[in-house]
Amino acid sequence: MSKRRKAPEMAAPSRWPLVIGSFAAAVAAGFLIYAAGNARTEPSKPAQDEANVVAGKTADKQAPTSAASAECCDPPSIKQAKAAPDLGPRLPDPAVAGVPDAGEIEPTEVRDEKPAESAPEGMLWIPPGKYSMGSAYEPFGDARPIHTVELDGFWMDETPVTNRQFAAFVEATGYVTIAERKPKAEDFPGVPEENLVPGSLVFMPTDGPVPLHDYAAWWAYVPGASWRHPEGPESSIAGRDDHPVVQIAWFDAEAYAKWAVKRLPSEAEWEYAARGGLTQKPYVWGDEFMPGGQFMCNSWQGRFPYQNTKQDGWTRTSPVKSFPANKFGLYDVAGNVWQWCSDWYRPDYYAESPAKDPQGPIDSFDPNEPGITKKVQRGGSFLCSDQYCSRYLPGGRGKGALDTGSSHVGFRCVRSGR
Ligand SMILES: [Ca+2]
Repeated sequence: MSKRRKAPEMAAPSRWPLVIGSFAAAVAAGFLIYAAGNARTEPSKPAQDEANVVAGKTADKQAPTSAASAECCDPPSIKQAKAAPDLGPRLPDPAVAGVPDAGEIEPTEVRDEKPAESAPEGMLWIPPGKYSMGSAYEPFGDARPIHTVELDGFWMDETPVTNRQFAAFVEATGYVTIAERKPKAEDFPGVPEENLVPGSLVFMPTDGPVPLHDYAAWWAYVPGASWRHPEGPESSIAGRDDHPVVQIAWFDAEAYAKWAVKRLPSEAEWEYAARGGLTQKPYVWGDEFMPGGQFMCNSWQGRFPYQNTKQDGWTRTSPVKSFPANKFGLYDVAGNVWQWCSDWYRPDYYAESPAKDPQGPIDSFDPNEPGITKKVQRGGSFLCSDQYCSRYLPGGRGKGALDTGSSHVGFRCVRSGR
């Protein structure tokens, strides 16, 4: 069991302790930031490998923009996209930046087998098949070797679980999420009682360029932040019924899944579903980031973490189904919010994964935080960009401590096929 309040990977979380010495240290150091009246709104998390690529290289003199406004609505346009400013150093182009010997790639096979039962509400049938799991994309060192995996058919939620759906769960069960519970003193020895307050991690854009290895610059533990108040106590989910629920710890997602008579997907199921029958394409929709000039997912445009030009229309989460579905009909399998899986995280698991229905390793290990047990997250978030975090690409892996949510982590569920 991990300590509370570790941030999810890909963003500040797993490196959090390295930066500020764990949540407990953060609290002790007075790192708490009360969001009341705070106009800044962006939530999210950073990635490791990507950070190393561009760390410290964005210190240009561009004037900082005011942080994103709460909800945004400007429709994206080709004209806006083409007017995008120079971002400076970028991550390698996913279409060409493959490493040699990443593993054998076999064509994806999707078998035309129908389920015996009719579709559960809000779920889609993902046919049985096999595919090459993993990625040759150079920054994704933990997504190799590429290996072929065979899966039975299963049902998957068409979208991430929304605020409306999670509210129904809470209404029916009285469930209280981890972010809403008071941290226990025994988990945080030496921390003053007054600092043991419920809360969660919130992304806050900086006022200007910062070194991209310094997660603490844009992540804050905000008392009062929870799924009901994603950016802190002054924020709310009013008007966001159809947005993915966020500030969800793995335990919260697991509790919802059991209530819904579903389960969290295995990592192999999640990637198979997200790829939609395509074979090792750089994006879940195909070969280009913007086919026909159209944004295909909610990611970050501009200079991370201080300038979000929201050319895709959204500075934070977007309503589910705001962007096109993939070839299986699934929405939001890239960007928007990270989604919890059932697998433990280990960077070396792919070398020993079974070929049939892998369920993940028997334990967890993250070399960046050896003492913290973590589960896999998939899909990237609205904070991903080609400048900083590219783990919205289909092979990208994230991870997070089981008791830690953040403002860009949600989930979706599956159900075994019948
Ligand atoms: Ca966006």
